[in-house]
Amino acid sequence: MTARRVVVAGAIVADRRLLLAQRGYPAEVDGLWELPGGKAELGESPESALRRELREELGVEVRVGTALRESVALRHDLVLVALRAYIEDGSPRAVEHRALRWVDADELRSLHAEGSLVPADTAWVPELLVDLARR
Ligand code: 9L3
Ligand code: MG
Repeated sequence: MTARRVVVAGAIVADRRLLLAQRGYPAEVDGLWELPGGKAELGESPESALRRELREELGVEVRVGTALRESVALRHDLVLVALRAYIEDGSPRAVEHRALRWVDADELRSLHAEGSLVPADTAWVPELLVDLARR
């Protein structure tokens, strides 16, 4: 059996808005919005991987919280998980993305309805809407 690798994504909610990042690659998802993050290195915990990825992609330091319930099989050996994250230092910048955007619940629903989210990330929309109603 092949070892399972993890891709981590950060659910950053503040002031009832969620931070979304617009991908520029690969072509199939160019222009679509995602929770920022990336692949954990071998032996790296999901929490450390997310702190590293958000430092690289957004230039921020985060505290990592709980995982969202849904996880998504990207391939047989690659699983995508989302962890709640809280910015402790820095202001997010689109270092590796086309753009960043803070969306409220209505904007998230609209992006989802118009097919503007990265397909894998759509599994999290119901849970994200609950979080957006809370903080
Ligand atoms: N991926 C999907 N949704 C996300 C993230 C962060 C990543 N929210 C997918 C895209 C790639 C793979 O996981 O197929 C690795 O991500 P990256 O390193 O290209 O960001
Ligand atoms: Mg990434």
